[in-house]
Amino acid sequence: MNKKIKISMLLLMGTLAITSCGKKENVPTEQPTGATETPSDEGQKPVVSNVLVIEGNDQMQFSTNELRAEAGKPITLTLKHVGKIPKEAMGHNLVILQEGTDEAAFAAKAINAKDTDYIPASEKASIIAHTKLLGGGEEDTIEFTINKKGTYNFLCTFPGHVAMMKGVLIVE
Ligand SMILES: [Cu+2]
Repeated sequence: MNKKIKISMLLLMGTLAITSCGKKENVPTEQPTGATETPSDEGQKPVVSNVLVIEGNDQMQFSTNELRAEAGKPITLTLKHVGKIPKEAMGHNLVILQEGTDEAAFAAKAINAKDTDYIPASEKASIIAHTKLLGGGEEDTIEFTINKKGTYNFLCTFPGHVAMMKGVLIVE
């Protein structure tokens, strides 16, 4: 009797697995991955990709000063140094700051942090994420998640670069 129930449960589970497999292939609309708020209106959904690529060049410029991403999902950000000058002279990184961080004050502290590639250890609490310091031809990819919607400043902390190399990451 007991054995019979076990077998029928196994059969049932097997059937369910097959059913859900088939369903996944045919209907790729909904995935029950535990998302808390799924917008019901597909048409209103903003087009945001969490795979971000930004370049820095030998003219001390980022390729964009505005990035956009979706809150609560992993963001993959790649910084590419598309110039030729080595990092000692034209190093670039990308540091994303917590909301409300004084950008100028942060950059001023970063100047003195040469040993740690201009990432000031004393300011760790103000940093959400940062790339490595790159020279010409190098790139670095980082992954992080921001749960709170908002506008986050980013900058390059190589001495003097914040004047031109800064922007905002809008998380929505
Ligand atoms: Cu730079």
